[in-house]
Amino acid sequence: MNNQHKSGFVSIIGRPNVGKSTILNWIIGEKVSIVSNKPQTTRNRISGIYNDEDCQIVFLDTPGMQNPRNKLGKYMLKASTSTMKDTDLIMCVVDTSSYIGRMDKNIMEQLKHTSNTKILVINKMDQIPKEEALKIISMYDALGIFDEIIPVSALKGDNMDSIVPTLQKYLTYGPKFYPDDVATDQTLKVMISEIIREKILLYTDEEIPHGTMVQIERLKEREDKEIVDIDALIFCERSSHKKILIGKDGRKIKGIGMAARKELEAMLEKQVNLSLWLKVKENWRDNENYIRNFGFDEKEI
Ligand SMILES: Nc1nc2c(ncn2[C@@H]2O[C@H](COP(=O)(O)OP(=O)(O)OP(=O)(O)O)[C@@H](O)[C@H]2O)c(=O)[nH]1
Ligand SMILES: [Mg+2]
Repeated sequence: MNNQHKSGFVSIIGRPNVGKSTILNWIIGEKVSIVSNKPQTTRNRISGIYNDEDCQIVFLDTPGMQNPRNKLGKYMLKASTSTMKDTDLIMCVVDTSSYIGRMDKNIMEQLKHTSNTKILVINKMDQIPKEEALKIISMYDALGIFDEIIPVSALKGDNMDSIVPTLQKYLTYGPKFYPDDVATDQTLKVMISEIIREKILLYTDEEIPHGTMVQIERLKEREDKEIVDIDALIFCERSSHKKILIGKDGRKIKGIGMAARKELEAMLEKQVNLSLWLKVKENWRDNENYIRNFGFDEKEI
């Protein structure tokens, strides 16, 4: 092992929808964390492992921080704050809006009181003119919290190349924590369920995307053919939501299934036979047992 090899953990934190998961996927070079235009897409701590000759960085993507409205929300906020405390480097992501809201202030306040290295990534630079960008950068610079500020556009790839070298400066010498071919520590079942949930986020609006959960009931490769059979259960919170998810003549659920199957086939490099089943679990997001069974266990964060 090269004794100049660096390694470390970097948490990615910030408000919902600022592009944390998009940034992670760009750096890793593959989709490890689902993305959508709805806030609160990421629900758990998700690792993405970056490797090059000189370093290994274990990124931890987290749920967007916002005031919780239910027990799941409380879990999500805890997942973000505890991840932040667990890493030497914190990469805080904001977008280009010049308004710093209450939660942003709260995050900045927490950051002020940690001794970790703090990098600010200002994302979505494609949305504003250059003069405005400079104003926003100096606004954050004036806070005196961040060791580095990196303006980027994850969507366009602008300046994204400078994130890893900047982080590298602050990493310490150390070995790899994961083998080179591991991109994330999520199980295959979790990744599949997330891809299905991403398509639900894409196809639905208002409360429905936030109130759905996907569980993989069966994942089996056929012995005689290159086909993977996947059965997934989609939980939603009300029978009215189930109706919307099914859609007129079953069109919505078919669309979700088709979009998910296409992506799963590309990921697994096999034909996928996907069956989706819908079930109602009233207000599961406020039920301790349900959320624990769905993998949101406070003891694990
Ligand atoms: N215009 C623009 N949109 C972006 C950029 N980066 C991400 N987005 C979009 O912003 C939305 C949110 O992206 P995500 O990566 O899911 O955001 P997130 O911060 O992980 O969100 P949560 O998981 O909900 O906290 C998606 O629609 C992205 O396509 C960018 O650089 N420019
Ligand atoms: Mg996310």
